[in-house]
Amino acid sequence: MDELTTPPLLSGLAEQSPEAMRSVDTSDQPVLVLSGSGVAGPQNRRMFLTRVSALSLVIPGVGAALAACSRENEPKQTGAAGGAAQPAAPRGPHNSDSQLDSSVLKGHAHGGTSATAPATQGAQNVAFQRYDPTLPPLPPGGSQTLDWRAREVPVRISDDTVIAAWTFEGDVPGPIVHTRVGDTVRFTLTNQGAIPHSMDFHAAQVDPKQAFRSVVPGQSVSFTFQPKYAGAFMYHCGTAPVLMHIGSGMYGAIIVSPREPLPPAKEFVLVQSEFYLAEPSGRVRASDYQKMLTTMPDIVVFNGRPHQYMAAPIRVKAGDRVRFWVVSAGPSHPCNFHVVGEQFDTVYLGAPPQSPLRGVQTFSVPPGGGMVFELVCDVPGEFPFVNHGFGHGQKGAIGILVVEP
Ligand SMILES: [Cu+2]
Repeated sequence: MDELTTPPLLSGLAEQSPEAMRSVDTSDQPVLVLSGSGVAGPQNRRMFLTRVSALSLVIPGVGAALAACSRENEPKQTGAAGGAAQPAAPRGPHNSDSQLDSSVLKGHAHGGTSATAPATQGAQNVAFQRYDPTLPPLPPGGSQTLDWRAREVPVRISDDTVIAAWTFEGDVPGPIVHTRVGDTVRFTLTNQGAIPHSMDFHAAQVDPKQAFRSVVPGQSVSFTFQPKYAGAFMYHCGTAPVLMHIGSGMYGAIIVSPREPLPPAKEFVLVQSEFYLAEPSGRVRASDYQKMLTTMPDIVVFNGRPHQYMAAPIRVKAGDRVRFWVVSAGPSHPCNFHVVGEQFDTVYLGAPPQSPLRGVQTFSVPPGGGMVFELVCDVPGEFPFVNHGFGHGQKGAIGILVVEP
């Protein structure tokens, strides 16, 4: 019987050791193929979906995400591997549950990797670049136009690791957006990748079926919004399976400042996320969807690179107020944010400056959430900032704040 007809036993996945996971054969070129390309016949798909539906009763959301992997009546598309995907004819509005959202992995509807052809090409030549955590200034004029591209490209996250990333604007995380309550953000996403992608801004209040719909390669989606609340908000690709698209790098931070400025501070943005990687194939490591389902990451990072702010710390002066806008992109874990040797003067529970908590040691930012942390650097020194869930701190979610005299 085709393996598609057998849904995954999550308990079985959870019992697999990391070593066992690493032994998964990835020699077979990876690849995401769009559904409807002959992975399974309609009969088998029906059986699969029936079983997935049963699974979703137990784990809400999982079934929907998986079901979106395997649909009947989808456009016949192939070519993610060969880069020859043909844009489908224009269709009506759709969202992440739509028939166009199509990631099915070769030979396995819910296992597979991010190793699309464009995500692996030229991996050996990709240089490491520190992700600048500095909050960019507000754009002049109270509004901004963002014209972004969804791209699948290799990204070097450390000296010895290049990942096959799915990205906004070619980096993980995508660019930091800074706006203000009531200001206008005009956004366009053009899909230059090999598979469908989309954009979901948590700072927007819009009809997601329209604004957050997936677009096939070669097409664009545009929408406009005016943030209603201040805060640190996540953005991400919402194309199904969302776990795969976030887990492969499609996320970032949109920082919404209040109309009344907060106290002057040195402001930094930290996006925590997890990587779940297959064994290297050539010079690149793809993201592994099966491993994502286990929620046991290989690497946990601030701003896309493990330990990058250990090697090149964030620097401020004694007496500075420091404001960290912290987003947990997940896909599955919170950030238990803590600064060793310091206490948070303020953590804003609501939209800043609302609901300040004073004198906080650690506060957890849930996946898909953002919080604002302030401290006053009275004492010079080197202060590690960490995910105090130390399994994840140890895996790379740690950096140094240097307070110079
Ligand atoms: Cu995507």
